[in-house]
Amino acid sequence: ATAPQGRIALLGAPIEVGASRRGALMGPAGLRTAGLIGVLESLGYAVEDHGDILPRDLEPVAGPAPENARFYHEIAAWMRALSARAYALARTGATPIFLGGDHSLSMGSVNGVARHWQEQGRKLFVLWLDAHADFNMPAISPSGNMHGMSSAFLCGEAGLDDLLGSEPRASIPPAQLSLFGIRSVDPLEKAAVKARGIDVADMRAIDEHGVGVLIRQVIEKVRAANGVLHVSFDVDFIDPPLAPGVGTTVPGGTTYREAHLVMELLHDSGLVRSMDIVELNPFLDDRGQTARLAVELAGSLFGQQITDRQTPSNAIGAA
Ligand code: B3U
Ligand code: MN
Ligand code: MN
Repeated sequence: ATAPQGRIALLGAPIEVGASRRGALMGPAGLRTAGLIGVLESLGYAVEDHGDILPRDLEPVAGPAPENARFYHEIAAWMRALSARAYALARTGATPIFLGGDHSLSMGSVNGVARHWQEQGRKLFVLWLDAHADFNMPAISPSGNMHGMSSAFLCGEAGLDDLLGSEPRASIPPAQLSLFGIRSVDPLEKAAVKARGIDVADMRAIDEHGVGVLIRQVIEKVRAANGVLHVSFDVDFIDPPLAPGVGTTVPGGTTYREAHLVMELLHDSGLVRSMDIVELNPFLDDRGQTARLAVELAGSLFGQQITDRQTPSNAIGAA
């Protein structure tokens, strides 16, 4: 059956070794328990749940590993599988949502969707909603944790060159990445973000200008290039008292209203074609509040409105 709003494909990746704290492997289950599928269906989408990638189905990776990349082999195995699945899902014309799992996930999910859009001759822009820049690489990371390296990897930075094995690498130009909501960046990472000219809306800019102005700038950039948008949503984007269920909370995050407005404006842009929801750690959560908020925000991204507004004809799934 075709639903009026089109198809959404969910794929879980219970990966947690990219982070320093355990528990993100419960993320996909937490998001489903908090009602993700029902919320999306209530908005009119046909939701296909492809379940979770299972660790036992991964092709083991061996051989040399770069220094200062913790659990490199495990993560390489995850990313090869994820990139292939993401590419295949994007090709079906569905809107994929990848459920993490820690943020290393995006090295696979975004690579796969980027490969698809490259073949279509469309530019893929990536909006990174996060407290962190995730722009470390092994040569500069203070922790070796690979969830802090994913945005850099996607921009083609060197140092994890064999991560994807035979899976084609589809990097995006650094000009197509926007970091939004950041407030914790390591010294060498900060220099790398600057050197590559990455577009940044940090919390200081959000305080000064507001999320409405800044997210519209991102949207206009994508639209001007006739591009499409992937939203990589790290739950630590939200202020910790509202979203305690993440491994690395950083004070001073976005408020409830700011986060919803970001999602609502992104929906109205009609440009979003795929999404990650990462770093939810149900083991650290307080009675499911973070999982429920993440699901609510996904609802806003996919069209939940307080009062009905005319959405543009190019919204996701619009005829
Ligand atoms: N930038 C630090 C900390 C960090 C990055 N991402 C998260 N934490 N969640 C690092 O280890 O790279
Ligand atoms: Mn992150
Ligand atoms: Mn983060």
